[in-house]
Amino acid sequence: MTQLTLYGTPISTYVRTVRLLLEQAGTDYDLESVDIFNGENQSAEYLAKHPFGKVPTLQVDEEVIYETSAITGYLDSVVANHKFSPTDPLARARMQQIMAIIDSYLYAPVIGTIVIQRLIVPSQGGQPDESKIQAAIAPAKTALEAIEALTVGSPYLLGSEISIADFFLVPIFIYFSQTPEFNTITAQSPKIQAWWQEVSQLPVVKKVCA
Ligand SMILES: N[C@@H](CCC(=O)N[C@@H](CS)C(=O)NCC(=O)O)C(=O)O
Repeated sequence: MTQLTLYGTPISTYVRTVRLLLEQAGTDYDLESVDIFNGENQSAEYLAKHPFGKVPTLQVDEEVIYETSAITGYLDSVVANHKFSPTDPLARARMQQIMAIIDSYLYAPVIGTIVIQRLIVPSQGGQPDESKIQAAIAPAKTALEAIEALTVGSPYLLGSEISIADFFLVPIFIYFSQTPEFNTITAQSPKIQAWWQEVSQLPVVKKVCA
């Protein structure tokens, strides 16, 4: 029997992406904490698994997989019988586009700037840098409106079935929705607003992202 161990900080968005898939598939796995806030991800032991020191990493028996799109694609094949990826080639391409937009264009302005400045900096006693936040609004809006143009949004990003694209976007929205910029940035994205109303209530989301 295959042993799955997921390494990462439980509050990390990308760790939550993988856990959403594992939990939705009903698969057993171990979660081993690697704390990115105390530098544990830069230890020699962890760098031996992930040379870039990011979380998550998945260990599958003796094999190690890093990069969330590779991990989720692997798990979708081996534990979920491909049920989290559309078989239709165009829908599958849409899913991969949304995941790539999140990685390349949405994560940095939304999590790297707006969420860090609005939620993390004040929790550590600092003042948000308003100029950084202002500069992040336009790229965040561009990325979100690109996803809006690709999504079905009812109830899931690609229609009737939940997919890896949903697992990528939900953890980001958990934090983003707690910022005052959320309403402005999502104002022109009604399908994504409707999607968020639905998916934020899913039991798996409440379990993994509580
Ligand atoms: N390309 C990576 C990105 C993972 C990532 O950025 N993880 C963040 C946490 S959500 C991290 O490890 N941050 C720690 C750091 O940058 O030191 C993936 O797809 O897994």
